[in-house]
This record gives sequence, structure tokens and C-alpha cells, in this order.
Amino acid sequence: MSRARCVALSGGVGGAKLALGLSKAMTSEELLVIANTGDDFDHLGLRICPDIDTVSYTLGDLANLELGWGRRDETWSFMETLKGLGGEDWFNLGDRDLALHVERTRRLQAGESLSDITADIGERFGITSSIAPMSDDDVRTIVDTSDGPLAFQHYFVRERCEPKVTGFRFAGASDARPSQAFRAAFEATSPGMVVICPSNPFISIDPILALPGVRRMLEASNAPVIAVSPIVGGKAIKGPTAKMMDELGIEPTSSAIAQHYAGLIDGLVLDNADAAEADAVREFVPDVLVTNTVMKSLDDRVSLAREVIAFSQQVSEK
Ligand code: FO1
Repeated sequence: MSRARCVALSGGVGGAKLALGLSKAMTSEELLVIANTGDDFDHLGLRICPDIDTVSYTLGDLANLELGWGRRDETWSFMETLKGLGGEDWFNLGDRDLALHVERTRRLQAGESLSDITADIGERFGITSSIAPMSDDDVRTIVDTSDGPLAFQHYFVRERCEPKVTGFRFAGASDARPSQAFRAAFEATSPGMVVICPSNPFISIDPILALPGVRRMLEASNAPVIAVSPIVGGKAIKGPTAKMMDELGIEPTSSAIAQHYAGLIDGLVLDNADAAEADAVREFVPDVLVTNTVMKSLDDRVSLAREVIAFSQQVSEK
């Protein structure tokens, strides 16, 4: 790929939406999306990489927008048949989606790296931006709950995020190396900007930041680091971010997001609904942009991306 002008750190749905906007608001080849792999797991003998797949399906215009994960125009014969056989049916794998897991698992077992497989699948989907896993080494998010520790997908899908969260751990992170594409984007010269997408900071972004050297790489770079708050008016747009914050004793506000990323980011983008928090946010982050961050349509995604790009230029010219 050409040199990354923008490196976007992303989890699933919210991150993928902004990544799509960014790919359309700039020369798409200049965007590198780094996907969280802490949610990955082995299930039914297959390697499942939910965030890589949500980003790839979204940028490839193949995403199932109703579910927020998996593929569009999906059929469920495999799951129905598996259920009839008494198999494990708590994690839904659509027939079309299944083909990706089968092929990725075969290629991993044949010795290919997750980075190479992800890049190749992206090309096959016609995606001109680059998508890379945060690492080719296994990192697995463990959710500590009042019911004991749970593997991420057991907590998230099987237990429907019901157990009370007490903390998170990223098993394997301290020995994992950031992927080659991730490191290369910061070698020699800095990228133009780093965007922390409006993904869950605890389960989608923190695993990326937990990799050895990543914080240092971001801090040492000249690139402005801009985060988009996933909290709007005290709620998460999608998913359990606000519930988790509540359980961790953190108020679900954009100021708390600012505090979470304090020292790492140069600017935070807040929704109009949280305009009154701008001054509180400035206590933790030098620059603040207040705008519409709710991405319902493609136009919303592209306009938010344009604003984030303009804001990052403003921040870097200071
Ligand atoms: N999320 C669910 O809530 N239920 C599912 O059955 C489910 C299946 C699934 C299959 C493939 C895939 O890539 C993602 C899937 N997800 C499902 C989403 C996923 O578990 C989470 O949304 C992410 O890990 C959080 O970013």
C-alpha cells in the first residue's frame, strides 16, 4: 500500500462506520485500519475474528446492517442444522460468513499470517484501503465479572453482557508484537493523523493500546491523535459501553472518555448532545470538537470523517 496518511484504530460496528467514512473522505489507499483482535476466539474448530470481519464487510459493502455483525443477504441453514444435531448454537455463524471462517482457519493452519490473510481477503472484497490486525500474535480479552472470569465472547454473546463487570485483562498482550503494517505506519516518518474510532475504549481500543510499544509509538509520532467519543448523551450508540462504565463505577460521559485517553490523545470529538461537557473535557484533552457524531447514513459517516480530518489538521497546525 501507499504510505498511510491516516491510521484508524477500530473495534466493530461504530469503528467500522467511521472507517468507511474516512475511506470515502480521503484517498482510500492512504487509510490503514488497525482492527482489535482481543475478541477473536476459536469456535467449532474455526478462528473467528469479529472486528476484522466487521471492518472488512463494512468497507467491502457486504455488511449485515440489521445485525451489526456478519454478512448481508445471509442464510442460516448451517446453524439450523447444527441446532438439530444438538451442537453449540449460542454463537451464530451465517452460511456466507462461515465460508470466511473456514478459509481463514485453513490458511492459518497452513502457516499464513493473519495479516496476509486479512490483506488478501480485503483485496478480494474490492477494498482499496488497508486493514490489518493489531497483532499476528494471539491476544484474548478476559472479562472479570461478579460470576468470575469469562472469555470475551462467552461474556458478550453467550451471557449477553449480563454478569457485572469488575475489570478486563488482555491475555497474551505483553508478549504480542504489533503487526508489521501497524509498526511500518510509524517507521521513518509519522502518519498524517491517528484516529481512535468511536469504539468501546475498554474492550476494543485498550487491547490495541496494551500491545508493547504502541503507546510509545503514538506518543513519539508527530501525528495528531484524535479520538471520537462513543458516548452520546450518557448512552452508547450501540453495545454495552455505558453499562460497563456504570459497573466499573465510571460515569458514562464523554468527560470520562477524555479522562480515559488523557495523555495519549490531542483532541476529542464530542456529540452536540454533550456540548455542555466541552469545558470538563478540556481538563483532560487540549482540543475539543463538538459536532454530530451519530452516524445513521453514509452521508453522516463521510461528514463526520471530513470533520475529524479538518480537526486533526487544525490540531497539528497549533
Ligand atoms: N454477536 C452477537 O450478539 N450474537 C452472535 O451470535 C454473534 C455472532 C457473530 C458471528 C461472527 C462475527 O464476526 C461476529 C458475531 N457477533 C455476534 C458479534 C461479535 O461477537 C461482537 O459484536 C464483537 O466481538 C464486539 O465487537
